[in-house]
Amino acid sequence: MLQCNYGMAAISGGTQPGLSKGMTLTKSNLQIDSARLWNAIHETAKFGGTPKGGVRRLTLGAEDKQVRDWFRDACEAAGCTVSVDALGTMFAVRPGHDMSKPPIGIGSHLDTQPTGGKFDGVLGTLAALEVIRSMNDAGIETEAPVCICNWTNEEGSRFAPAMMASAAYAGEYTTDDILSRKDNDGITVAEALDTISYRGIEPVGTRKFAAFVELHIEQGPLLEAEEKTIGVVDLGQGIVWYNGTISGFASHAGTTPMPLRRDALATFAEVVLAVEKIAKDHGPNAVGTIGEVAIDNPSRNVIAGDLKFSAEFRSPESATMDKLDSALQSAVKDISTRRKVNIAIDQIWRKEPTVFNTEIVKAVEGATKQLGYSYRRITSGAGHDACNLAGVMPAAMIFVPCKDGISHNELEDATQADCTAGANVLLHTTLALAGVVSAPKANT
Ligand code: HGY
Ligand code: MN
Ligand code: MN
Repeated sequence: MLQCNYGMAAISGGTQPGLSKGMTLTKSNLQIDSARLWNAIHETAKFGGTPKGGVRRLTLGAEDKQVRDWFRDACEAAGCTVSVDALGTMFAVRPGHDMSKPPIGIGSHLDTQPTGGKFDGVLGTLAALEVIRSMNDAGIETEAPVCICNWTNEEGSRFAPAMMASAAYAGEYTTDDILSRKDNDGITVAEALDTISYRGIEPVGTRKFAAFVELHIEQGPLLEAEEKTIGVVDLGQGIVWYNGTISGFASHAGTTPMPLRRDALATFAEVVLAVEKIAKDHGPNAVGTIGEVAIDNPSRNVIAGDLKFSAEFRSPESATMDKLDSALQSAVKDISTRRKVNIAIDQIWRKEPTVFNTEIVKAVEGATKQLGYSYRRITSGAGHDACNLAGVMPAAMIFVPCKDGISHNELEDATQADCTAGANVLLHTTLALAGVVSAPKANT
């Protein structure tokens, strides 16, 4: 049973210069170093930085290795012991007074979308490092250890599924299954891990935590629109992913009469509009997207014969996910019959909606209130590693606004003030959960 006072961490150890036993750590005597966090975010953005100011750092690629090496060096310099598991997830442990206690996990991911931004995943991982650095500055000894996590392949863009390593940690996939997953070039996860020398020996899922807290940008418009600094995340919506193939008949663009065509691309166009209509028909608690399509051997004067595509639906309600799925299956059947073109839809991943742990949510909310930040409860529209971890440990999330709610786009942006606020909430939530033995320099 996790003991915490939901609000601020109280000094439980002996008397200390600056702060004495029983005093609480608040905004006035303990904050993160805002400039140091902001510099870290912008320093790491160079690993895969794009001319438009975004970041292209696909999981397990050369740029991911660069940021991993930077992260490992920074964690070791902050006094952490860094380990890597069999799927490349990195764990940096700051010792606590009682090392027999399971650590409080904090962190997120450092991989990005192909046209990603500087903050998605990065804020949560580097804010966790800043929490450790701030604890060091204040001379804080926590009761339980604290462990920063950098989860491999949260984005799912190069290898499916998304939140891949945390899903394996939660027991949703075997390590061997994930190691065999291939990218579009036929490279396996195992080969990619070996190429960047991040295939660790620690078995996946063996490292236990008392709780996990993830800071992340909202990636949506609500906090900014309502002028709230913090989102206390209590729910995460469910996600279902599909791989689709359409098999028509390739033939000459000039000589094939329209009624005789079995055009895979025109068929695909109907599927795209069907996904959009199904999501709208089940709104507002549903969204649907087709993000990828690839025609086999495309040629401007050949009617497309075969193509592959991705599709996904999301909803905070499992029952709605079921309805979306059956609506898609019947729409595809209708289009296929009418056009005499074969369409196959294969569900490759389903993540049920997440209900975050009440106690950890209250700890986040308590720290937010004590720090005096405006906030609201919020449901996460995006998937996160914390959503997988919530299935196997007490977990919750902290959101901060991002500009115009934009994410998975090179324009992704956030303010230093909001990132600092989020990191302060992460710091004080972590201390409330880990317990504080002493904080001799917290007041300086
Ligand atoms: O897809 C997601 O929600 C996450 O950004 N990987
Ligand atoms: Mn993310
Ligand atoms: Mn993302």
